[in-house]
Amino acid sequence: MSTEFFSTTSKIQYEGPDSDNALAFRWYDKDRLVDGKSMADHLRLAACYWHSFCWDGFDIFGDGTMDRPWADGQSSLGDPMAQAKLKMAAAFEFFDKLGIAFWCFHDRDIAPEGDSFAETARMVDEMVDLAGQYQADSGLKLLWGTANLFSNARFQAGAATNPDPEVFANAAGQVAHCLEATNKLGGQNYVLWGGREGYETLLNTDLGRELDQMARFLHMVVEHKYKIGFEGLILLEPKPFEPTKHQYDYDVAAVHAFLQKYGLQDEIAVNIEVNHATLSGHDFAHEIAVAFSAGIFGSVDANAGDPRLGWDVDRFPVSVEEMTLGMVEILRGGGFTSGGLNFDAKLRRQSTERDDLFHAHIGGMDTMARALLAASSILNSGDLDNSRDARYLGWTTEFGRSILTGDTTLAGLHSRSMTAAEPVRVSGHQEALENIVARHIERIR
Ligand code: XLS
Ligand code: NI
Ligand code: NI
Repeated sequence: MSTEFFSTTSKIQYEGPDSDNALAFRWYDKDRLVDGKSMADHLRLAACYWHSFCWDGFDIFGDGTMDRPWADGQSSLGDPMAQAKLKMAAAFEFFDKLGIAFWCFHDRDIAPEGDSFAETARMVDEMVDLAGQYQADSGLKLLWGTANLFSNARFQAGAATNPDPEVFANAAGQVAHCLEATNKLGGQNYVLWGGREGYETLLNTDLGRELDQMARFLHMVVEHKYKIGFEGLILLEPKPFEPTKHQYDYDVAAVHAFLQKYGLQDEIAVNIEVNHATLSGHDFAHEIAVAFSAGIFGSVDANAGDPRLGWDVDRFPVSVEEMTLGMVEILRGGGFTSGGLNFDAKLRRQSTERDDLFHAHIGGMDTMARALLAASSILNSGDLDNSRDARYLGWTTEFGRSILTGDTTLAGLHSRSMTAAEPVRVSGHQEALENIVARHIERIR
Protein backbone atom coordinates (compact mmCIF):
# COMPACT_ATOMS: atom_id res chain seq x y z
CA MET A 1 0.00 0.00 0.00
CA SER A 2 2.99 2.26 -0.25
CA THR A 3 2.59 2.68 -4.02
CA GLU A 4 1.88 6.26 -4.96
CA PHE A 5 -0.69 6.74 -7.68
CA PHE A 6 -0.44 10.51 -8.09
CA SER A 7 2.71 12.33 -9.12
CA THR A 8 1.91 15.33 -6.92
CA THR A 9 4.16 14.75 -3.96
CA SER A 10 2.78 17.20 -1.44
CA LYS A 11 -0.60 18.57 -0.41
CA ILE A 12 -2.29 21.17 -2.57
CA GLN A 13 -1.73 24.59 -0.96
CA TYR A 14 -3.55 27.90 -1.03
CA GLU A 15 -1.49 30.45 -2.96
CA GLY A 16 -3.99 33.24 -3.56
CA PRO A 17 -5.80 34.66 -6.64
CA ASP A 18 -2.62 35.81 -8.37
CA SER A 19 -0.98 32.40 -8.41
CA ASP A 20 -0.42 30.75 -11.78
CA ASN A 21 0.35 27.39 -10.24
CA ALA A 22 -2.20 24.97 -11.72
CA LEU A 23 -1.88 22.71 -8.69
CA ALA A 24 -2.68 25.34 -6.05
CA PHE A 25 -5.86 26.87 -4.67
CA ARG A 26 -6.48 30.47 -5.60
CA TRP A 27 -9.60 31.00 -3.49
CA TYR A 28 -10.08 28.01 -1.23
CA ASP A 29 -8.20 29.04 1.91
CA LYS A 30 -9.59 26.59 4.43
CA ASP A 31 -8.78 28.55 7.59
CA ARG A 32 -9.89 31.94 6.30
CA LEU A 33 -12.69 33.27 8.46
CA VAL A 34 -15.93 34.23 6.77
CA ASP A 35 -18.46 35.73 9.17
CA GLY A 36 -16.60 34.20 12.08
CA LYS A 37 -16.48 30.68 10.67
CA SER A 38 -13.69 29.06 8.65
CA MET A 39 -14.19 28.45 4.96
CA ALA A 40 -13.75 24.73 5.54
CA ASP A 41 -16.54 24.75 8.15
CA HIS A 42 -18.87 26.74 5.92
CA LEU A 43 -18.39 24.61 2.82
CA ARG A 44 -17.80 21.14 4.28
CA LEU A 45 -16.45 19.97 0.92
CA ALA A 46 -16.53 16.31 -0.01
CA ALA A 47 -15.10 14.21 -2.83
CA CYS A 48 -17.09 11.27 -4.19
CA TYR A 49 -15.73 7.78 -4.66
CA TRP A 50 -17.83 6.68 -7.63
CA HIS A 51 -17.06 9.12 -10.45
CA SER A 52 -13.48 9.71 -9.42
CA PHE A 53 -12.32 6.19 -8.57
CA CYS A 54 -14.79 3.68 -10.02
CA TRP A 55 -15.35 5.26 -13.41
CA ASP A 56 -12.69 4.90 -16.09
CA GLY A 57 -14.37 6.96 -18.79
CA PHE A 58 -16.63 4.29 -20.32
CA ASP A 59 -19.90 5.51 -21.79
CA ILE A 60 -22.75 3.81 -23.62
CA PHE A 61 -20.86 4.18 -26.88
CA GLY A 62 -17.37 3.29 -25.84
CA ASP A 63 -14.75 1.88 -23.54
CA GLY A 64 -12.85 3.39 -20.67
CA THR A 65 -10.32 6.01 -21.69
CA MET A 66 -8.67 7.04 -18.43
CA ASP A 67 -5.43 6.04 -16.82
CA ARG A 68 -6.91 4.29 -13.76
CA PRO A 69 -4.72 1.33 -12.84
CA TRP A 70 -6.88 0.74 -9.76
CA ALA A 71 -10.27 0.63 -11.54
CA ASP A 72 -12.26 -2.54 -12.12
CA GLY A 73 -11.71 -2.91 -15.85
CA GLN A 74 -8.03 -1.99 -15.77
CA SER A 75 -6.56 -3.63 -12.69
CA SER A 76 -4.63 -6.75 -13.68
CA LEU A 77 -4.98 -8.30 -10.23
CA GLY A 78 -7.79 -10.68 -11.11
CA ASP A 79 -8.84 -10.73 -7.45
CA PRO A 80 -11.78 -8.37 -6.80
CA MET A 81 -10.92 -7.74 -3.15
CA ALA A 82 -7.26 -6.99 -3.90
CA GLN A 83 -8.46 -4.65 -6.59
CA ALA A 84 -10.91 -2.92 -4.21
CA LYS A 85 -8.03 -2.35 -1.80
CA LEU A 86 -5.91 -0.86 -4.55
CA LYS A 87 -8.75 1.50 -5.42
CA MET A 88 -9.13 2.53 -1.79
CA ALA A 89 -5.39 3.23 -1.52
CA ALA A 90 -5.63 5.48 -4.59
CA ALA A 91 -8.73 7.25 -3.28
CA PHE A 92 -7.33 8.04 0.15
CA GLU A 93 -3.99 9.16 -1.30
CA PHE A 94 -5.95 11.58 -3.47
CA PHE A 95 -8.23 12.86 -0.67
CA ASP A 96 -5.23 13.48 1.51
CA LYS A 97 -3.17 15.32 -1.11
CA LEU A 98 -6.18 17.42 -2.09
CA GLY A 99 -6.78 18.37 1.53
CA ILE A 100 -10.53 17.88 1.28
CA ALA A 101 -12.34 17.30 4.58
CA PHE A 102 -14.98 14.71 3.64
CA TRP A 103 -15.73 11.83 1.29
CA CYS A 104 -18.90 10.00 0.18
CA PHE A 105 -19.45 6.46 -1.10
CA HIS A 106 -21.93 3.83 -2.29
CA ASP A 107 -21.53 0.36 -0.79
CA ARG A 108 -20.84 -1.00 -4.29
CA ASP A 109 -18.07 1.55 -4.92
CA ILE A 110 -15.85 0.27 -2.15
CA ALA A 111 -16.43 -3.48 -2.32
CA PRO A 112 -17.21 -6.03 -5.03
CA GLU A 113 -20.41 -8.07 -5.12
CA GLY A 114 -20.14 -11.78 -4.30
CA ASP A 115 -22.35 -14.71 -5.20
CA SER A 116 -24.69 -14.25 -2.24
CA PHE A 117 -26.01 -11.44 -0.06
CA ALA A 118 -23.96 -12.75 2.87
CA GLU A 119 -20.72 -12.91 0.92
CA THR A 120 -21.22 -9.38 -0.41
CA ALA A 121 -21.96 -8.15 3.10
CA ARG A 122 -18.76 -9.73 4.38
CA MET A 123 -16.70 -8.00 1.70
CA VAL A 124 -18.37 -4.66 2.44
CA ASP A 125 -17.51 -5.11 6.12
CA GLU A 126 -13.87 -5.80 5.35
CA MET A 127 -13.61 -2.70 3.19
CA VAL A 128 -15.44 -0.59 5.77
CA ASP A 129 -12.87 -1.64 8.38
CA LEU A 130 -10.10 -0.63 6.02
CA ALA A 131 -11.80 2.71 5.30
CA GLY A 132 -12.05 3.22 9.07
CA GLN A 133 -8.28 2.82 9.35
CA TYR A 134 -7.65 5.25 6.51
CA GLN A 135 -10.02 7.74 8.14
CA ALA A 136 -8.22 7.42 11.48
CA ASP A 137 -4.81 7.91 9.84
CA SER A 138 -5.82 10.87 7.68
CA GLY A 139 -8.48 12.67 9.71
CA LEU A 140 -10.82 12.51 6.72
CA LYS A 141 -14.51 12.31 7.63
CA LEU A 142 -17.50 10.70 5.96
CA LEU A 143 -20.15 13.17 4.80
CA TRP A 144 -22.51 10.39 3.77
CA GLY A 145 -22.85 6.80 2.75
CA THR A 146 -25.49 5.35 0.43
CA ALA A 147 -26.59 2.00 -0.90
CA ASN A 148 -26.45 1.47 -4.65
CA LEU A 149 -29.99 0.23 -5.38
CA PHE A 150 -29.82 0.84 -9.12
CA SER A 151 -26.85 -0.94 -10.78
CA ASN A 152 -27.65 -4.59 -10.09
CA ALA A 153 -30.07 -6.08 -12.64
CA ARG A 154 -32.42 -7.17 -9.82
CA PHE A 155 -33.39 -3.48 -9.45
CA GLN A 156 -34.56 -3.15 -13.05
CA ALA A 157 -38.09 -2.30 -11.84
CA GLY A 158 -37.03 -0.40 -8.73
CA ALA A 159 -35.99 -1.29 -5.20
CA ALA A 160 -38.59 -0.07 -2.67
CA THR A 161 -41.10 0.47 -5.48
CA ASN A 162 -40.55 -2.92 -7.11
CA PRO A 163 -43.67 -4.97 -7.90
CA ASP A 164 -41.95 -7.95 -6.23
CA PRO A 165 -41.71 -7.89 -2.40
CA GLU A 166 -38.63 -10.13 -2.63
CA VAL A 167 -36.73 -7.28 -4.26
CA PHE A 168 -38.06 -4.84 -1.66
CA ALA A 169 -36.79 -7.17 1.07
CA ASN A 170 -33.39 -7.57 -0.57
CA ALA A 171 -33.03 -3.79 -0.90
CA ALA A 172 -34.12 -3.30 2.71
CA GLY A 173 -31.39 -5.70 3.82
CA GLN A 174 -28.83 -3.83 1.75
CA VAL A 175 -29.86 -0.46 3.21
CA ALA A 176 -29.75 -1.81 6.77
CA HIS A 177 -26.22 -3.04 6.12
CA CYS A 178 -25.08 0.19 4.48
CA LEU A 179 -26.66 2.37 7.17
CA GLU A 180 -24.76 0.38 9.78
CA ALA A 181 -21.54 0.75 7.77
CA THR A 182 -22.13 4.50 7.51
CA ASN A 183 -22.73 4.67 11.24
CA LYS A 184 -19.56 2.73 11.94
CA LEU A 185 -17.56 5.22 9.85
CA GLY A 186 -19.06 8.17 11.71
CA GLY A 187 -21.05 9.25 8.64
CA GLN A 188 -22.80 12.57 9.17
CA ASN A 189 -25.72 11.74 6.86
CA TYR A 190 -27.22 8.82 5.00
CA VAL A 191 -28.48 9.40 1.45
CA LEU A 192 -31.13 7.58 -0.58
CA TRP A 193 -31.18 8.35 -4.27
CA GLY A 194 -33.94 6.43 -5.99
CA GLY A 195 -32.64 6.20 -9.53
CA ARG A 196 -34.97 3.29 -10.31
CA GLU A 197 -37.84 4.39 -8.03
CA GLY A 198 -40.11 5.56 -10.78
CA TYR A 199 -41.60 4.13 -13.93
CA GLU A 200 -41.06 3.67 -17.63
CA THR A 201 -44.76 3.34 -18.50
CA LEU A 202 -48.05 3.66 -16.65
CA LEU A 203 -49.33 0.73 -18.73
CA ASN A 204 -47.74 -1.63 -16.21
CA THR A 205 -47.41 0.60 -13.16
CA ASP A 206 -49.63 1.14 -10.11
CA LEU A 207 -48.26 4.53 -9.10
CA GLY A 208 -50.22 4.91 -5.85
CA ARG A 209 -49.18 1.49 -4.62
CA GLU A 210 -45.53 2.16 -5.42
CA LEU A 211 -45.58 5.41 -3.43
CA ASP A 212 -47.08 3.55 -0.44
CA GLN A 213 -44.28 0.98 -0.72
CA MET A 214 -41.63 3.70 -0.82
CA ALA A 215 -43.08 5.34 2.28
CA ARG A 216 -43.12 2.02 4.14
CA PHE A 217 -39.49 1.47 3.15
CA LEU A 218 -38.47 4.89 4.44
CA HIS A 219 -40.36 4.43 7.71
CA MET A 220 -38.32 1.27 8.25
CA VAL A 221 -35.09 3.13 7.45
CA VAL A 222 -35.94 5.81 10.03
CA GLU A 223 -36.84 3.16 12.59
CA HIS A 224 -33.52 1.41 11.98
CA LYS A 225 -31.62 4.67 12.31
CA TYR A 226 -32.93 5.05 15.87
CA LYS A 227 -32.40 1.39 16.64
CA ILE A 228 -28.70 1.51 15.82
CA GLY A 229 -28.19 5.00 17.24
CA PHE A 230 -27.24 6.69 13.98
CA GLU A 231 -27.20 10.41 14.71
CA GLY A 232 -26.95 11.72 11.16
CA LEU A 233 -29.71 12.94 8.90
CA ILE A 234 -31.54 10.69 6.46
CA LEU A 235 -31.62 12.48 3.09
CA LEU A 236 -33.57 11.86 -0.10
CA GLU A 237 -31.92 13.11 -3.29
CA PRO A 238 -34.49 14.45 -5.78
CA LYS A 239 -34.05 13.88 -9.50
CA PRO A 240 -36.77 14.13 -12.15
CA PHE A 241 -35.66 11.30 -14.47
CA GLU A 242 -32.67 9.28 -15.67
CA PRO A 243 -32.35 6.40 -15.58
CA THR A 244 -36.14 6.06 -15.20
CA LYS A 245 -38.45 8.06 -17.43
CA HIS A 246 -40.21 9.46 -14.37
CA GLN A 247 -38.67 9.44 -10.91
CA TYR A 248 -41.02 9.83 -7.93
CA ASP A 249 -38.59 12.14 -6.08
CA TYR A 250 -38.98 14.62 -8.93
CA ASP A 251 -37.88 17.80 -7.16
CA VAL A 252 -37.77 19.25 -3.65
CA ALA A 253 -41.43 20.26 -3.72
CA ALA A 254 -42.53 16.76 -4.78
CA VAL A 255 -40.37 15.21 -2.05
CA HIS A 256 -41.82 17.57 0.54
CA ALA A 257 -45.39 16.70 -0.45
CA PHE A 258 -44.54 12.99 -0.28
CA LEU A 259 -42.90 13.33 3.15
CA GLN A 260 -45.90 15.22 4.50
CA LYS A 261 -48.41 12.75 3.12
CA TYR A 262 -46.65 9.89 4.87
CA GLY A 263 -45.69 11.68 8.09
CA LEU A 264 -41.96 11.66 7.37
CA GLN A 265 -41.35 15.42 7.15
CA ASP A 266 -39.64 15.66 10.54
CA GLU A 267 -37.39 12.68 9.90
CA ILE A 268 -36.12 13.08 6.37
CA ALA A 269 -34.49 16.01 4.59
CA VAL A 270 -33.09 16.48 1.08
CA ASN A 271 -29.76 16.24 -0.68
CA ILE A 272 -30.08 18.75 -3.52
CA GLU A 273 -27.98 18.21 -6.65
CA VAL A 274 -27.37 21.25 -8.80
CA ASN A 275 -27.83 19.53 -12.14
CA HIS A 276 -30.87 17.59 -10.93
CA ALA A 277 -32.41 20.99 -10.18
CA THR A 278 -31.66 22.06 -13.75
CA LEU A 279 -33.09 18.83 -15.18
CA SER A 280 -36.33 19.36 -13.26
CA GLY A 281 -36.69 22.79 -14.85
CA HIS A 282 -35.57 24.78 -11.81
CA ASP A 283 -32.59 26.85 -10.78
CA PHE A 284 -30.25 25.51 -8.11
CA ALA A 285 -31.11 28.48 -5.86
CA HIS A 286 -34.81 27.71 -6.23
CA GLU A 287 -34.40 24.17 -4.90
CA ILE A 288 -32.41 25.45 -1.92
CA ALA A 289 -35.01 28.11 -1.14
CA VAL A 290 -37.86 25.57 -1.37
CA ALA A 291 -36.00 23.20 0.96
CA PHE A 292 -35.37 25.88 3.58
CA SER A 293 -38.93 27.14 3.44
CA ALA A 294 -40.14 23.55 3.94
CA GLY A 295 -37.63 22.96 6.74
CA ILE A 296 -36.02 20.00 4.94
CA PHE A 297 -32.66 21.37 3.75
CA GLY A 298 -29.89 18.84 4.27
CA SER A 299 -26.93 18.70 1.90
CA VAL A 300 -25.82 19.53 -1.64
CA ASP A 301 -24.27 17.62 -4.54
CA ALA A 302 -22.30 20.41 -6.19
CA ASN A 303 -22.02 19.92 -9.93
CA ALA A 304 -23.46 21.42 -13.09
CA GLY A 305 -25.15 20.37 -16.28
CA ASP A 306 -24.35 21.47 -19.77
CA PRO A 307 -26.85 23.95 -21.18
CA ARG A 308 -27.17 21.95 -24.40
CA LEU A 309 -27.19 18.44 -22.95
CA GLY A 310 -30.35 17.19 -21.28
CA TRP A 311 -28.81 14.53 -19.10
CA ASP A 312 -26.82 14.30 -15.90
CA VAL A 313 -23.39 15.30 -17.23
CA ASP A 314 -22.10 15.98 -13.70
CA ARG A 315 -19.58 18.65 -14.65
CA PHE A 316 -17.50 20.14 -11.87
CA PRO A 317 -19.02 23.51 -10.95
CA VAL A 318 -17.36 26.45 -12.71
CA SER A 319 -20.04 29.13 -12.70
CA VAL A 320 -19.34 31.46 -9.77
CA GLU A 321 -22.59 33.30 -10.44
CA GLU A 322 -24.80 30.18 -10.33
CA MET A 323 -23.09 28.96 -7.19
CA THR A 324 -23.24 32.41 -5.60
CA LEU A 325 -27.01 32.54 -6.02
CA GLY A 326 -27.24 29.12 -4.39
CA MET A 327 -24.86 30.11 -1.57
CA VAL A 328 -26.94 33.23 -0.87
CA GLU A 329 -29.91 30.95 -0.17
CA ILE A 330 -27.79 28.54 1.87
CA LEU A 331 -26.36 31.33 4.05
CA ARG A 332 -29.76 33.01 4.37
CA GLY A 333 -31.17 29.73 5.60
CA GLY A 334 -28.44 29.43 8.24
CA GLY A 335 -25.90 27.29 6.38
CA PHE A 336 -25.09 23.60 6.69
CA THR A 337 -25.55 21.59 9.86
CA SER A 338 -24.66 17.98 9.13
CA GLY A 339 -24.66 18.48 5.35
CA GLY A 340 -21.98 19.80 3.06
CA LEU A 341 -21.00 20.25 -0.59
CA ASN A 342 -20.21 16.96 -2.27
CA PHE A 343 -18.58 16.99 -5.68
CA ASP A 344 -20.87 14.43 -7.31
CA ALA A 345 -19.00 15.39 -10.45
CA LYS A 346 -16.92 13.74 -13.08
CA LEU A 347 -14.24 14.58 -15.60
CA ARG A 348 -14.81 14.68 -19.33
CA ARG A 349 -13.99 11.41 -21.08
CA GLN A 350 -10.92 12.92 -22.74
CA SER A 351 -9.41 14.08 -19.46
CA THR A 352 -7.46 10.90 -19.25
CA GLU A 353 -4.57 11.66 -16.93
CA ARG A 354 -4.73 10.96 -13.22
CA ASP A 355 -3.79 14.53 -12.34
CA ASP A 356 -6.87 15.77 -14.18
CA LEU A 357 -8.71 14.74 -11.02
CA PHE A 358 -6.73 17.40 -9.13
CA HIS A 359 -7.43 20.10 -11.69
CA ALA A 360 -11.17 19.35 -11.59
CA HIS A 361 -11.44 19.38 -7.80
CA ILE A 362 -9.25 22.46 -7.40
CA GLY A 363 -11.48 24.32 -9.87
CA GLY A 364 -14.63 23.16 -8.08
CA MET A 365 -13.30 24.06 -4.63
CA ASP A 366 -12.15 27.50 -5.81
CA THR A 367 -15.53 28.11 -7.44
CA MET A 368 -17.38 27.25 -4.23
CA ALA A 369 -14.98 29.38 -2.16
CA ARG A 370 -15.55 32.41 -4.41
CA ALA A 371 -19.29 31.82 -4.29
CA LEU A 372 -19.18 31.73 -0.49
CA LEU A 373 -17.21 35.00 -0.33
CA ALA A 374 -19.55 36.70 -2.80
CA ALA A 375 -22.69 35.46 -1.04
CA SER A 376 -21.42 36.60 2.33
CA SER A 377 -20.50 40.00 0.89
CA ILE A 378 -23.98 40.36 -0.66
CA LEU A 379 -25.79 39.42 2.54
CA ASN A 380 -23.57 41.56 4.76
CA SER A 381 -24.16 44.62 2.60
CA GLY A 382 -27.89 44.20 3.08
CA ASP A 383 -28.35 45.36 -0.52
CA LEU A 384 -30.66 42.52 -1.48
CA ASP A 385 -32.46 42.11 1.82
CA ASN A 386 -33.23 45.82 2.16
CA SER A 387 -34.91 45.96 -1.17
CA ARG A 388 -36.67 42.66 -0.54
CA ASP A 389 -38.02 43.90 2.80
CA ALA A 390 -39.18 47.11 1.16
CA ARG A 391 -41.30 45.12 -1.30
CA TYR A 392 -43.27 43.51 1.52
CA LEU A 393 -43.66 46.64 3.65
CA GLY A 394 -47.44 46.69 3.21
CA TRP A 395 -47.71 43.40 5.04
CA THR A 396 -46.23 44.95 8.17
CA THR A 397 -49.01 47.55 8.43
CA GLU A 398 -52.07 46.94 10.59
CA PHE A 399 -54.16 46.28 7.49
CA GLY A 400 -51.67 43.75 6.04
CA ARG A 401 -51.37 41.93 9.34
CA SER A 402 -55.12 41.76 9.80
CA ILE A 403 -55.43 39.80 6.55
CA LEU A 404 -52.88 37.24 7.63
CA THR A 405 -54.19 36.81 11.16
CA GLY A 406 -57.59 35.87 9.83
CA ASP A 407 -59.50 38.97 11.00
CA THR A 408 -60.61 39.60 7.43
CA THR A 409 -63.09 37.81 5.19
CA LEU A 410 -63.42 37.65 1.46
CA ALA A 411 -66.73 39.52 1.73
CA GLY A 412 -65.06 42.21 3.85
CA LEU A 413 -62.35 42.71 1.25
CA HIS A 414 -65.04 42.80 -1.42
CA SER A 415 -66.82 45.75 0.14
CA ARG A 416 -63.49 47.45 0.89
CA SER A 417 -62.55 47.21 -2.78
CA MET A 418 -65.65 49.19 -3.71
CA THR A 419 -64.13 52.38 -2.32
CA ALA A 420 -60.38 51.64 -2.08
CA ALA A 421 -57.96 53.37 -4.46
CA GLU A 422 -56.23 51.40 -7.20
CA PRO A 423 -53.09 49.70 -5.74
CA VAL A 424 -49.85 51.52 -6.55
CA ARG A 425 -47.45 49.47 -8.66
CA VAL A 426 -43.74 49.59 -7.82
CA SER A 427 -40.68 48.40 -9.75
CA GLY A 428 -39.18 44.98 -8.99
CA HIS A 429 -35.76 46.44 -9.95
CA GLN A 430 -34.54 43.04 -11.17
CA GLU A 431 -31.77 44.40 -13.41
CA ALA A 432 -30.49 46.65 -10.65
CA LEU A 433 -30.40 43.68 -8.29
CA GLU A 434 -28.54 41.58 -10.86
CA ASN A 435 -25.99 44.38 -11.11
CA ILE A 436 -25.56 44.32 -7.34
CA VAL A 437 -24.78 40.59 -7.48
CA ALA A 438 -22.30 41.17 -10.31
CA ARG A 439 -20.61 43.97 -8.35
CA HIS A 440 -20.11 41.82 -5.28
CA ILE A 441 -18.69 38.99 -7.38
CA GLU A 442 -16.28 41.43 -9.10
CA ARG A 443 -15.05 42.96 -5.89
CA ILE A 444 -14.38 40.02 -3.63
CA ARG A 445 -10.80 39.41 -2.74
C1 XLS B 1 -27.26 10.30 -9.71
C2 XLS B 1 -27.06 10.73 -8.34
C3 XLS B 1 -26.17 9.81 -7.52
C4 XLS B 1 -26.41 10.03 -6.05
C5 XLS B 1 -25.90 8.94 -5.18
O1 XLS B 1 -27.67 11.07 -10.57
O2 XLS B 1 -26.56 12.03 -8.34
O3 XLS B 1 -24.83 10.00 -7.85
O4 XLS B 1 -25.86 11.22 -5.61
O5 XLS B 1 -26.48 7.72 -5.46
NI1 NI C 1 -25.93 13.02 -6.58
NI1 NI D 1 -26.77 13.07 -10.35
